[in-house]
Amino acid sequence: SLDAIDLQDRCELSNRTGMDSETLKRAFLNNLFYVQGKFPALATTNDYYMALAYTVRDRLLQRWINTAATYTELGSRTVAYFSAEFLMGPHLGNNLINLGIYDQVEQGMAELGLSLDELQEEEEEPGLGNGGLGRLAACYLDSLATLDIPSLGYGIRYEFGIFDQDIRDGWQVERTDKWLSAGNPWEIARPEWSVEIKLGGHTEHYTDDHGNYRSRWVPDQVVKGIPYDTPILGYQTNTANTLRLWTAEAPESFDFRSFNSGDYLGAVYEKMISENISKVLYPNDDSSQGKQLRLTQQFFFVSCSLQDMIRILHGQNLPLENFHKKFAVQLNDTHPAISVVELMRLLIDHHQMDWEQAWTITHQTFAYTNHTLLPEALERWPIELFGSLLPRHLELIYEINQRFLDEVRIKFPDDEERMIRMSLIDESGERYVRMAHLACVGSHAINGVAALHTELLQKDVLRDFYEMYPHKFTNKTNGVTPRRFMVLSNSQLSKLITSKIGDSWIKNLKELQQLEQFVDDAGFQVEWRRIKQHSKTELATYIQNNNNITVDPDSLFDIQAKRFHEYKRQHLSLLHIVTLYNRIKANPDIEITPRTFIFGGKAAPGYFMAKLIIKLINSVGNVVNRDPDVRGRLKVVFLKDYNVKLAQRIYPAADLSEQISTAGKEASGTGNMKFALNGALTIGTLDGANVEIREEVGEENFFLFGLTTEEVYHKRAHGYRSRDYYHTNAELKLAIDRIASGFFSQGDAELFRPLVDDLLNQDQYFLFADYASYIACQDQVAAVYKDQTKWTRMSILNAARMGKFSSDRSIEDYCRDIWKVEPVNVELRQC
Ligand code: GPV
Repeated sequence: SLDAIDLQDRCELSNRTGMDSETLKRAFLNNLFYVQGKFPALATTNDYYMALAYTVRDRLLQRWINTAATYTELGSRTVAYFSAEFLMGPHLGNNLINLGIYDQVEQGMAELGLSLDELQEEEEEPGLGNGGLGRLAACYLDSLATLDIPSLGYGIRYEFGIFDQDIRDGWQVERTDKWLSAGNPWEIARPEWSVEIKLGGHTEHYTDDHGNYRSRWVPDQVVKGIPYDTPILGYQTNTANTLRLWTAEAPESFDFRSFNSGDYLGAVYEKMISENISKVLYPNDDSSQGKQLRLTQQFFFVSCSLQDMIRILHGQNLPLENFHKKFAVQLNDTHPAISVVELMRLLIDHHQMDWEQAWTITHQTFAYTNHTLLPEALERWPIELFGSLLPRHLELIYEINQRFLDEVRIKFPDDEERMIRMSLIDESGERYVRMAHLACVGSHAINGVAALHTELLQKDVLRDFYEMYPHKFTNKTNGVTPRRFMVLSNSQLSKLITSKIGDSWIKNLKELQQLEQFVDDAGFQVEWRRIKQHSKTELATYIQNNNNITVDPDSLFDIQAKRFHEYKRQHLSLLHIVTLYNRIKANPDIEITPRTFIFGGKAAPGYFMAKLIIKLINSVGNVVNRDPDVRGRLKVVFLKDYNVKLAQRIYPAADLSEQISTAGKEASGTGNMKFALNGALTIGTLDGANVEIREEVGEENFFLFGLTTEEVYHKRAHGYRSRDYYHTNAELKLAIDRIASGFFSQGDAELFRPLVDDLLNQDQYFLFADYASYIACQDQVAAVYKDQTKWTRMSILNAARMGKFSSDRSIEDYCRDIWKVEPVNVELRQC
């Protein structure tokens, strides 16, 4: 029998678990032969990448299988992280780091004449997210595994992730992201765990054999969800959790019906429609598009996931009444909020549970994270659309709403206005389902992602819900994983740190504080600067190769890398660039600190103003980079196709991190943390997690400017007139006039008019109000940069004081306060 095969023999025979350099090399060559079917003379770089990926995967599988076996045996309480986005980034390097074999493998590959860097370059990253929200989910999976917390990530396996960005004539052009075309060695399909979901149709009501009034959903479409699993290994632990992403397919039975009626093309059409569901990621960040397909995607992955969890529960012989004891579900924004209703439906309609019990289980299961204060990002679905796709869910929402409003009425008698504001249904005009309200009512915990953000939720966006359920609200400040964003991406700095304080900072980031003892150590300062310089030189080479622009690694690298959005104010940095340029034009001999301005980021394809800002950056760059008066002292670079891979090159090379959103608009930001961790200084507003970063690093080590949230509110309330600033600030006027005149657009005064007009007449993000303060602060930055000893000191202190912003700390907070879940130790017992 299978059990009789000696485990030890199996391990040794397989050669698939050994981690020494010789075994790894042999396994690699085996995979080249047996998996890729190549001998070295014919092998492409991709063959080598795949052979290495499978070598690593074998080591992961051993840990993965043991982890699953352990959780199954123990029936462990499990976190399910529901997210429409997981922006994982390349797996290879991260898995090598977490397995602890990066250096061995790099050396082994070198002995075979291969460069590990080049092999890593081959990997197409899974870009299944837009920006911060999706990347946060990925950092959290890394920390959950590292902390040995049983967990599952549930989402959608988009066939096309976030589009690839090209720049043509300075404009953004989108190309589809075919990340799966070369195959994906990191996933395993699990068709045996497929589930069916329903869509559309109508509901029926009947009385069952016991005389109970019941409902059923008669759909007009059924779709199959197939899970694809990716192992998520923790750092220096045996725990390998699962990211389970769903692909939509047409169920075989459906083809059959049409086949039998002879409607072959109809059947194929049906199949195509079903498969559309997981076809493409919606490329909007911080804004919602009320499209039917998007709601279908949300319901699809949520229903698949909840059914999967019920299967797991039954597999462990646990009763359905224990659902909330077995699982803690986190809703990553409102994208999966429909799960509140879907779980109710499954419990009531499929499992005959009564309403009270179903509701107790449901709201004890879910917790909701809000990620935005922007009104345009709060999801609402027109009732018509909602009811035509999810007719039974609409009925359940009405019932939930009625019971909820009864509660509100009792707590706040005679307050009709409040009921109207809080209702799950917006009835002010066209009727909508308010997903944030549903998430608040259906969850036992609600959190914002930075202290200021949570405070503003309580005071403003979710104020009524805070008054109704104050006990539900907590703050959970975001964090980032130091494994990917230090150890992997900045190996030199990581090794320097480890040589001074040992390597336990990697799992316990607070220990970076010990670096403070070296802050004035001249030798350490020299090393710190040398490494920054090295990273800047590498990025300069990348820029030379990709943009054909020569930049000086001695110049101040001033970087803004994030999605393009007016509230993030990339154009405020542009106004600074134009101001510096104008100063040079007025006096070419002026003494200025040489700077390289680097931008990276995508704009939503339908977001005209964001795309125009990208065009303006490239237009300004074209003029500034070539003007002989500038003498190379200013360079402007737009790096196309900003993604996780590129981010890993950018953070280590930054001197200055631009975190300049209008106060009260950026929920947290996480790039701000990655830059500072890598020793960049921040110029920023009192927004999102900037506030806490400044608190940690010390105000003397942070370049603060701009209005506070309250000042912004106050100005808005008292009639803000941006034009007044334009007329009273000569440098601002000159910068705007230069752009408006067509100076940067070959005389075309129309091109940037929409942007200029908006700033002069509206300026809803207060660029003009913050301009003077920003420029003054940048002048201070330039002055400090001249004193390299002082700058380096500040840089070291920034990194040393970033301990709070590890995603391990965030996850520990969630585990303790919301999920009530404990670590489970995994031992390797099987090969
Ligand atoms: I809602 N965020 C995002 O990337 N996409 C979204 O659709 C929404 C929020 C971001 C916020 O803008 C950031 O401030 C935050 O740091 C990030 O989510 C993670 O919380």
